[in-house]
This record gives sequence, C-alpha cells and structure tokens, in this order.
Amino acid sequence: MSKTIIVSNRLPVKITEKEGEYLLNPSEGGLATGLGSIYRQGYNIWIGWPGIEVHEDAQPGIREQLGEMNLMPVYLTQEEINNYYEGFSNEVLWPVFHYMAVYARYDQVYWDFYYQVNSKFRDAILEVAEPGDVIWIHDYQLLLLPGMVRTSLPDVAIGYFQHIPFPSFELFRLIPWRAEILEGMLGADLLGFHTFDDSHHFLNAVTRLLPVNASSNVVLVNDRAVVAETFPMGIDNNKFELLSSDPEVLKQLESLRENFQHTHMVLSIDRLDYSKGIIQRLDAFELFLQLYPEYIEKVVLYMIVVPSRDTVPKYKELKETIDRIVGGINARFRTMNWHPINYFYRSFPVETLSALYNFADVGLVTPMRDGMNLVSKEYIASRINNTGVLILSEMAGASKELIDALIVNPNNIGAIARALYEALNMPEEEQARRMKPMRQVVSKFNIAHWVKLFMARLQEVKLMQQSMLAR
Ligand code: GDG
Repeated sequence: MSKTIIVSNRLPVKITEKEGEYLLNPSEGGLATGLGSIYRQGYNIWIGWPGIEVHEDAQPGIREQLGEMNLMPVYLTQEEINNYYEGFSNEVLWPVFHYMAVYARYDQVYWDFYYQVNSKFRDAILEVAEPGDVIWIHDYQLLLLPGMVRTSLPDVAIGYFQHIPFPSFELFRLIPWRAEILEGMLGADLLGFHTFDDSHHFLNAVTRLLPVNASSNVVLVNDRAVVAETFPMGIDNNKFELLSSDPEVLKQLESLRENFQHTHMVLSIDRLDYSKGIIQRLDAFELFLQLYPEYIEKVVLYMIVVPSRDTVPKYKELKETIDRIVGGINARFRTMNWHPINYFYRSFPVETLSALYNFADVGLVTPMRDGMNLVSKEYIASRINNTGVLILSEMAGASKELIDALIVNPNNIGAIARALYEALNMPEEEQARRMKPMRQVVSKFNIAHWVKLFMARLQEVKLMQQSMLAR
C-alpha cells in the first residue's frame, strides 16, 4: 500500500534533555496541525530533526517511542547543526531569500554540510520509501532533497513547499551554489509558494540559470513536467475561533481588561528576526507618540519577541538593539503610572496569545519581508466580534489576501505612525466592514484546505506526466 511521507527540518515534537533523560514535547504549530490529518494515518510518516543533538545510546528506546507517533528522527551532530542549520540555512539562504543579502556569509564549509545533511535526510527517506509513495518536502533547509530522492526513486511523487519568499533573480544569482540549488528543487513534481511573485521569481531564476525549457508555470526536466504554483498557507481557523470563548482565555481576557482599563492596546508578536521589522516598528511607535502626544498614557505597545536563533551573531546583535531602543522609548515617554511599551522576550501559551489577540485594538504586523505571516491571520481569526484593526506590511505574503487591512510599507515610518492614528480612531462600523471579509478569507482558506489543495494538485501533476509519456 502506498503511503505519504512528510519531510521537514524539524519534527512536530521537540526532544529536550533533563538530567540525562530525554523528554518528548509535542509542538503543535500550524503546520503540525494541518499535516496531522495525514501523518498520523496508517503507515504514513513524518521525517525530521527532533531539535537537539541526541545520543541514542543514552536512551535506546527513543526511536521506538517516536515510531509509535509515526515520526522518524534524523539525528544531527552539533557540527551539522552549526554548519547546515545555523550556517547555510540561516546565514546564507535566510538573508538572501529575505532580501537582506548583505548579511549572507557564503562559506564553502556551510555548503558542504548543507549537502551532507540533505543526503542524510535522503538516506532516511530511502529507508522507508517505496515506489508509489508520495513525498512532501518542506522548506528552505532541504532544497537539495527533491533532486537527491528523484535520482534514487525516479517515479515517486515529490512535492515541495517553500514557507519563506523566493527572491527576485538579481538576489538569487548572488548565491555561489545557485544552479545546484535549482537543480535540487526541480527534483520535485510540484513546487508550491505562498504568493504568485515567489513562484514567478523561482521560474525566472530557473529559465535564466539552467538550460531547460519552460512554458508558463511548467518546466521540462528530462521530459518530466515540473509545475510551480501558488498555495497561500492558511491557519487552523477553528482553533483560534474556539479559543476566543475558552474559559482560560476568558479569564486572562478579564485580567487584561482590568489592567488596561483606559488604555488602547497595540499588539505585536514575532520570532526574533531582522526580517520581521521590529526596529522599524519601534521607530514608528516612537514617532507616533511624538506626533500625537494626546495618546500618552492612553496607548500601550504590547510587544512579544519569541527567542529564536540567538546563537547566530546577527540575531544576538538584533536582540541587544531592540533592548536598547525599547529602554530608550520607555525612559523618554514614561510617566509615574504608565510606560508605553510592554516588552517580553519569551514565548507564551497559546491561550495567552488568544487573550491578547482578542483584547488588542490594533494588530501591528510590519515585516520587512515575510513568506506569509500567520500571526496576522491568527489576529483576524480571533476577532469574533468583527472589531479591531490590522496594520499589515505590504512585504508579507498575507497582504495579498488580507487586502482590507491598513497596508503599509514597513520602511515608511511616517506611514506606520499615521496608520496607528487612523486605526485608533476608526469607527466600529468601518472596523467591521474591513474585518468581516478578512475573517471569511481566513476561515475559508484554512490549513486543512491548503493541505487538500496541494495534495490534489500533486496527484494531478503526476497524472499529467503519465499522459504526456503515453503520447
Ligand atoms: C515561517 C515564515 C510563514 C509566536 N509566538 C508564540 C507562538 N507563536 C506562533 C504564532 C504563529 C507562529 O508562531 C509564527 O508564524 P509566522 O508565520 O508569523 O512566522 P515564522 O515563524 O517566521 O514562519 C512565515 C510561516 O513559516 C508558515 O509558512 O508564514 O512567513 O517565516 O503561528 O502563533 N506560539 C505560542 N507562543 C508564542 O509565544 N504558542
């Protein structure tokens, strides 16, 4: 019987170590929820790295324990984590794909490890894959994997989805290993991107750099038709709607109401990342307080920054800069009873996020570049009363769908400050007029819909290839 194999850098569980014992913590992110309906069934399986360096002999049963959850680990050494993950993935691909090419370090050793770890993932797949299986590979850490699997299993169906942007050709061409990367990606039958621009940039890079024939969104690779298309990812809309009336969320909402009785809340939630525009957002908030001093003591920026990659030097630097700017703004504007920014550098349970999404008058999402941005969709899904205003960067994939948000250029600090003023003064009817259609979009194009659409399209592409061969 054929099966589906999901592959991503990280498994949907994280192994943590406590006093020499390994513990499994499920991390039910959006992707895990969406793909849960697939990988938990029958012989289906999810392959990925469990988050830390694991010494299997320290606790032999761990592989079996994961196996019972349909999960198969790819263990990485610390050296591989440093060079493949933090190095090539996060110091080469991440900055270039997010248009911050000056941050990239094109280190040959990073590339060698990237190749080596992609081969390790290939070996894991080959242990379990059989002809007729469907393999769905996720994201930029595994760009070479589709090609590597194709060489060993020429007939399997391979899908690839990229969660981050694909940059324009002029940026992509900077990468020394650009042709190898594209060849790796073209091992897939179907390549999915969040936006039309991303898939267009990918196709453009392919036709500029490789000797292949392409027409519209189909590339011919050794007579095999490869399709690149747009699949904007959705969220688990139901989960966020339901959380809005969850007793724990309501309790936390009540205490937020007490603590911020006469204060508007502007909410910002991101992983620590220079692509998220956190510094520009702080500058805009400072300008807002300067331009509209009547909001002193009347508004608070509630800013959650979730620790991420803080061993990479650029991220460490960013954290220090954010700390300094927040301190400066709070020192400049604070009064005896109020300070403008409530800043947290940690993560919170989803119930707390939900209470905040429900409470905040404004969701402020201003990345410099973002594949999609799920936080903006979670804010919308939580607004079950159709109130609240979303300010959204035009550089986030989500801006192509959430067109009733106040759309801003994140480099235009003045425009963000004015959008904040507009949001805080928007009549409730207008809030509802904008919020309702956005809630419909988020509800209809949810994560389950996204998974179904991608899998169905992959099947269609395989059928199309077969009928081309028969001709
Ligand atoms: C990549 C792409 C693309 C955040 N803080 C907490 C927490 N979160 C959750 C949010 C949301 C997720 O993390 C963040 O998702 P984003 O989409 O906003 O950003 P990335 O992590 O950069 O994701 C992005 C995405 O992949 C999917 O394709 O949209 O463009 O960069 O779900 O809720 N969750 C909990 N506590 C927190 O403190 N529990």
